[in-house]
Amino acid sequence: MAASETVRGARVCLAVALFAWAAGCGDDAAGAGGTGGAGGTGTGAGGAAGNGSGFPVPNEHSWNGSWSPGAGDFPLAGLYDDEYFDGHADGQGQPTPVLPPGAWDWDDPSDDLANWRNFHDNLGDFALRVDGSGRAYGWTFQGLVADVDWSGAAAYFEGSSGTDVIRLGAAGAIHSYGSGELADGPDVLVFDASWSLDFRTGSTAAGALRDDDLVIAGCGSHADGSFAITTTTLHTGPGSDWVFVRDWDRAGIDLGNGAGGVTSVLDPGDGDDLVVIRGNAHDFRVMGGRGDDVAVWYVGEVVQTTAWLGPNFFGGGGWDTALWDDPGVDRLVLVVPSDTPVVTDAPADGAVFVGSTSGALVDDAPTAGDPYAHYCVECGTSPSGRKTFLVEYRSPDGAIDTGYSYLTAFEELQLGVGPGARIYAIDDVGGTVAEAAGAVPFEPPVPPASYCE
Ligand SMILES: [Ca+2]
Ligand SMILES: [Ca+2]
Ligand SMILES: [Ca+2]
Repeated sequence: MAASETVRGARVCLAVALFAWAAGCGDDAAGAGGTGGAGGTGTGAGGAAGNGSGFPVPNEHSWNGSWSPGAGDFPLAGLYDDEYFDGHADGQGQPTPVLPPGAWDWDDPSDDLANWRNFHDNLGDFALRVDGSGRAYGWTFQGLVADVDWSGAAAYFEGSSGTDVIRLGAAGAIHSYGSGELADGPDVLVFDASWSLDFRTGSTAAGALRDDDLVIAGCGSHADGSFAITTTTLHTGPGSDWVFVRDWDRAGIDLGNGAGGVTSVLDPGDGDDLVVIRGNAHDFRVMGGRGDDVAVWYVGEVVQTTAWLGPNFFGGGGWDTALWDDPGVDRLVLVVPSDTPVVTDAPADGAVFVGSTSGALVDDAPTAGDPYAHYCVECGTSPSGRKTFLVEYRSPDGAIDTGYSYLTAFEELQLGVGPGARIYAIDDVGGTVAEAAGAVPFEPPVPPASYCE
């Protein structure tokens, strides 16, 4: 069967226009005089006050209470830069800043700190997070302005092993670099817009301890149907991560692929992850990785500007053995009226259509050269006969038509939230669903608004 016969909807490739960011501040190499660094103390992990709905209770060290270090955990290895950790005097007798891991010298042998000064002058500083017992456990970025443009010198920061909190403001942006890392620790990353970005809040490549991360991608909303998160891939890696994304196009979220986010590998340390998709959504991918993952899609919020929306959801990874080897039970929650009927013959307004693909393999050829992005639109047939499953939602007024949404290795479909929400078991061998009486509806959490402030 030709791909064009089954691939419907906006099958636009994930053409992430990543470009390597080239350092270029070699003329800014006069004597070091950086003043940033240690001194500040964090209060409340994540630095956000106020309770969103359904949000976990933070503790001092982590946004979701997942990390309670003991005395034996300190001092925390990997918290500081391996060169700028002690405030030693530079060649002019001036104290050097105490910094998180990073590439802070432009010319490393000369210890010029020029990259740090570039960061300090253009972006801001890092304040050490110190707990009530005086133990350092992470860093908080403190921007020079309320809405930070996290690009350029931001790439010098390599992420610490502790809690890194990077909040870029209600209109802050992160963009234009090919790899970013927050490494170990329950990190928090908040921004309003992104593009040309490949970013890891955790990965087995850089460490995966205590790695429940929180990402809020998109603070504002766009009533005109436009997008704020584009040509972006986020990898949250090991642990149980929560990602809130809105108004995204040509983008992907990998919640637990292994080996730094290779789509054919499941991360053995991955937990149960959550992604909540709001607003406009077009040409996107979600990969849950190992564990019981939940993807919530507020599909009724879409202001549709294209014929179809073209999403791909993977319960595990996006290619090869990672497709079907995940033992987790993954659920897609479509936030639509709970009484939306399910139809199997043909898509219809006001209904959710479900069906099966043929069982053939339809590769997304444009991503085939990138192991961190490669996926199949239709993923063949598993040893047990499972196939990529089709879901299409049309709103009652016809204004929203997702076209086919491709679900691979998702086991459950929930329609609606709150009382009356219905949950179906997906039969992706036969291409149908059966209502799962007694299954517990998932209630999507809402992040505290203060994260975006
Ligand atoms: Ca970290
Ligand atoms: Ca994860
Ligand atoms: Ca999974």
